[in-house]
Amino acid sequence: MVSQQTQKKTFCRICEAQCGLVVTTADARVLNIEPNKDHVASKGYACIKGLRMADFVHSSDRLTTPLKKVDGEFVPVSWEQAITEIGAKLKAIHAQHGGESIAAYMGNPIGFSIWPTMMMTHFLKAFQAHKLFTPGTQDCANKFAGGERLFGSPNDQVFPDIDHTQFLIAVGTNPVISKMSFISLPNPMQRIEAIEERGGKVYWVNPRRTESAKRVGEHVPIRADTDVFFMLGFLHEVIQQGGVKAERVASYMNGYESLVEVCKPWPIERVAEVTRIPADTLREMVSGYLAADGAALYFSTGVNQGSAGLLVYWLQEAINAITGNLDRRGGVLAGKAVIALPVSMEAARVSRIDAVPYVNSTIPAGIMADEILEPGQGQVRAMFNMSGNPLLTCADSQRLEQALGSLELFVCIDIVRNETAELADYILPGLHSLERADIPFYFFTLMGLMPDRSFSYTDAVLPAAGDSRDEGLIFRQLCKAAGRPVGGSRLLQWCSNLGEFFGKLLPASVSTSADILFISMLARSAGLGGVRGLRRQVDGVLLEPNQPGDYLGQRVKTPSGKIELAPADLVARAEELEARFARELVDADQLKLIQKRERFTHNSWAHNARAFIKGERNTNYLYIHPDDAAFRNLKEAEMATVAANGQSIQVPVRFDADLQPGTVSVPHGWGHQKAAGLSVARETLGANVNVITPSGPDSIEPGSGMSHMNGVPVEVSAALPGVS
Ligand SMILES: Nc1nc2c(c(=O)[nH]1)N[C@H]1C(S)=C(S)[C@@H](COP(=O)(O)OP(=O)(O)OC[C@H]3O[C@@H](n4cnc5c(=O)[nH]c(N)nc54)[C@H](O)[C@@H]3O)O[C@H]1N2
Ligand SMILES: Nc1nc2c(c(=O)[nH]1)N[C@H]1C(S)=C(S)[C@@H](COP(=O)(O)OP(=O)(O)OC[C@H]3O[C@@H](n4cnc5c(=O)[nH]c(N)nc54)[C@H](O)[C@@H]3O)O[C@H]1N2
Ligand code: SF4
Ligand SMILES: [Mo]
Repeated sequence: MVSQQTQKKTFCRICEAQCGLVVTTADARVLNIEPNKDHVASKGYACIKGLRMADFVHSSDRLTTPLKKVDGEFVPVSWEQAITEIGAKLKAIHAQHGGESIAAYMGNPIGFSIWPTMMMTHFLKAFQAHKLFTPGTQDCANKFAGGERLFGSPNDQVFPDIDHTQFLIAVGTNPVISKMSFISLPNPMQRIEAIEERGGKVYWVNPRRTESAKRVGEHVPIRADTDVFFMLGFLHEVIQQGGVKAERVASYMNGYESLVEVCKPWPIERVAEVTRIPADTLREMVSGYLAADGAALYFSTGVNQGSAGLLVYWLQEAINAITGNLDRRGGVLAGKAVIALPVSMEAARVSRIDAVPYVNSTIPAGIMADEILEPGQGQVRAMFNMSGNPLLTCADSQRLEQALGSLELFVCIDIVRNETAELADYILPGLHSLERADIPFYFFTLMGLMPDRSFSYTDAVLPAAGDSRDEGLIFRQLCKAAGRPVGGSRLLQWCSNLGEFFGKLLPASVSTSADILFISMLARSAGLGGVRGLRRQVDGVLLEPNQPGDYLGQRVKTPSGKIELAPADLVARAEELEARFARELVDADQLKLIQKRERFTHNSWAHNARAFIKGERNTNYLYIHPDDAAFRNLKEAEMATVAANGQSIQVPVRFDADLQPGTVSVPHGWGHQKAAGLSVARETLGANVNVITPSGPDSIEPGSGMSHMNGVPVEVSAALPGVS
């Protein structure tokens, strides 16, 4: 019998580009995925990961039934058994130890979906639990913390007006590979190349001459983790060259005088000693930036993960603001939310461990092990991990393994049994994004970080695999089983029960599930119409674009209504930079480790498909400059030991003359050898670099909780055979 083929339009939820896709299916299987050339934002662009999603959604490793660990082995159990047992255990832990003993990690892939993420937060609220860990403190929490201080809200963020700028300085980003962050930019290089085509200028400030720098613009090598000095020198030189728009500052900003004081000790000649960017180069960059008809300073993950990401944010956005480039054509624009959800009005929360501040209602993953291991009131005893692999992606893996292994209750919800799930008591099968109705979330919906401001809706393209279940439903059922109302609200729980009851009565073709109802409600609240209308707009809808001239004096959320150029805690922190500077000089010969993303990998999950790990792609490497290698007697392809924080890993050596000498790089997300549930990935070689990255309250950036993953001091040596 010839089966019916259908084509459905959807969008990819793997990275922030959110490209439109056309998926051909038959018999609930993907036959083909192509870029959607009619999508209003991505216009026919998509990358290999979006186009090869079928390898993951139809993987033979997909979890299709709940698993329970019995005598050290996972055995299949019914949903009813899993939910009842977990609910009972939760209830007991909550009764004995209170809400703060229950915590969750919400991983990166599901962060692009609105319903499961909302429901996980409502699940925590049901228990008055506040410890929500996310990858945010591994990738961008400094920006949230900075937005709060400068603009009055973590969700107030700016992005380069990419299609009009005449001058872009891109610091710590590699769009060819990663498609960037805090800006939704499908086909980013086409748009960046266009800057030069219209006579503009592009600079890449990066310890590595990246794939992006080879395509366009000028590469400015910088010593890893010295970006704060780069920004201080930049600011000093802006003032020196008379680039401050005094009238704009007076009308829309507070604290300019303090800012001037902060950068006074940092002329470009001085910062050059640690950044290794010659003063003349920096002077030229500043002159070009000031002369351009619209210029943007932008930085991303390579800086976020350094030791001073929050200070860099502050200085950069102060520069964009005082030079008149904030809220102007070709400068940086403040994103306008598509759906403006109220930001939490709760008092600022701090952790029980060293009073570490929460950022954007989340607690830093760098203290997750401490929260679990340290006894006392509020010690975490139950943990729910949804779509995350913290064992490989959060810092200090061995300590985290010890911590997660000691929990009274550990539940993982994922589409496969990953490394972290090996430590779980229960593993519950969730949905792949292709099996979920959705709208673009967070960066798009709540922050509007899009040059092409747009909105899309997608129905599920495939039915749920096997007995896998919508995560939102899992959380609602867990609340019910533990006798706690969803979101702490009896009304919500009552609606949820009613919905579930009717959902069972009606045939699937008629019933509208809770997630779609929720999305419909949200879209209506934002004036986008209900799902029925959105469904007809299969290529997305273009919204009113983000415009210059509507932010300053109008949408700034600080109590003063002005941009705060000198937040008191950051000004105080700037004083510590003298000591940092002195240390940099002393440690000039120290090797520093940076991260590296690669085309065929995505954090920890993309190695479980053969197409992605072919040939020499079956391991990560230690990338090292040939001179640094020669000095240590390291040969290509031989094993090297990379050590830091009292731990070490071994990986094969690869020379990379594009790295600045003194800098090495080891991609993250590897080390799958013990992953019983990942039949392809477990055959790969490679090691988990987060074994050697630091954790604990002293290791994180104090204002934002960011883990230190870039610019980590390491020792590298040839590995002795048989010794690890
Ligand atoms: N050393 C170092 N560490 C890093 C980084 C670095 O640069 N260096 N980068 C950090 C960054 S930026 C991030 S964002 C984090 C990410 O780290 P995590 O948040 O841990 O996320 P991932 O490793 O991407 O994926 C976790 C799980 O999501 C599951 N998953 C994938 N797709 C789906 C889906 O559609 N549905 C469901 N339910 N599950 C799915 C996968 O099976 C996988 O097991 O890693 C961070 N860790
Ligand atoms: N193929 C692929 N694409 C991805 C991902 C992936 O794992 N694989 N992950 C996705 C995720 S979760 C994220 S958050 C985004 C991140 O995307 P981006 O924010 O664009 O960041 P990266 O591509 O990681 O690039 C970081 C750059 O910073 C440089 N760098 C390292 N240390 C320093 C430093 O101290 N100073 C400066 N100035 N530069 C430094 C590195 O050499 C690197 O080129 O990518 C997303 N896209
Ligand atoms: S660029 Fe990002 S959103 Fe687009 S197809 Fe690739 S992974 Fe998906
Ligand atoms: Mo990320």
